[in-house]
Amino acid sequence: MSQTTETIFSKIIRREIPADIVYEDDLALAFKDVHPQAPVHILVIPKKVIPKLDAATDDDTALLGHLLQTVKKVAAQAGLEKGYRVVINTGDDGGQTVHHIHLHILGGRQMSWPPG
Ligand code: DGP
Repeated sequence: MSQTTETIFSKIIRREIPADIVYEDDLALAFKDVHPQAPVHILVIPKKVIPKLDAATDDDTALLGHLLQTVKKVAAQAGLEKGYRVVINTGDDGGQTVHHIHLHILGGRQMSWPPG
């Protein structure tokens, strides 16, 4: 898949389809997951199309760091002071279904381990 292949997340970035957006800056967007798996379930995505973690290049290093810093901000904004889980599903075995890298923030309940 090429670096420029678009998914439904590009349409959310361009406001072509609705989403419950909770944070935005020049590089990133955060919005509520349409199929929440926890009381708080937010996705943090880069505006740049990177299909999956394995497709990130050395040029994306700062952007990947920015996404983690964004997770911190969004989690604090969502009131997750007791903790939360951050997940990046990657590839078929990772359970990735949308091919635009995204960080799941899951919180508001006790998480179990191992995940399914
Ligand atoms: P993953 O399995 O890691 O690729 O997760 C993709 C997530 O994206 C999944 O939890 C559901 C969510 N999702 C898919 N389509 C939409 C959409 O159109 N809007 C929103 N808000 N979330 C979506």
